[in-house]
Amino acid sequence: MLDAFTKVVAQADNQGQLVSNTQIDALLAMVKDGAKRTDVVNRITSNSSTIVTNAARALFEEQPQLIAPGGNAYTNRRVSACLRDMDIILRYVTYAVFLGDASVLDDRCLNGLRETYLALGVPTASMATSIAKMKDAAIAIASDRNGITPGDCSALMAELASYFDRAAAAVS
Ligand code: PEB
Repeated sequence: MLDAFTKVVAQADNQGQLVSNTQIDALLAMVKDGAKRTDVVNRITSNSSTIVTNAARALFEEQPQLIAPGGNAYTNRRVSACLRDMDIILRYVTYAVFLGDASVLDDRCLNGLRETYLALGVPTASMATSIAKMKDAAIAIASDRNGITPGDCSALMAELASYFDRAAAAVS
């Protein structure tokens, strides 16, 4: 598992080089914006059940065949497995945001997930849709400007979006 720092060090080490000034500047910028990063993680974490349940509700409204007899999410047991999966993915996205690196998400969550879903008959396009719905809700919550000193969060929001996109792409 890497973070933004260990990744830069590992890359430099592989090439037998010193960490470059550009890389140091990028890491410094990340440290300077560290409070924004932890705030984003905190906001998503403390709203995770709302994010997951709303996304699942919207998915099942759009694709009622999933929860109808014969659907992959039919029965309470499978609906709860579905909610649990969404919660796990959201949790790993928060870890990636916290670390500023996708490797924890890739290695511990997404690796082999598509194959698992194919084996279980979980419809991967629907799974990707559920992730896209969590993405929209998480970004809305993370970028809510009420009650805070507004700053520029565009880079961080783009990074957050990229982790959801990565998860959706990995399963579909
Ligand atoms: C991945 N999901 C399921 C299983 C596993 C995962 C390993 C099988 C074992 C079990 O049921 O617990 N586990 C999960 C994950 C990690 C992990 C992400 C990462 C570390 O360890 N079905 C749908 C929807 C979708 C869905 C589209 C949006 O129709 C999910 C939710 N996942 C779903 C369902 C099951 C499942 C299992 C319904 C149960 C399938 C079954 O038992 O038939």
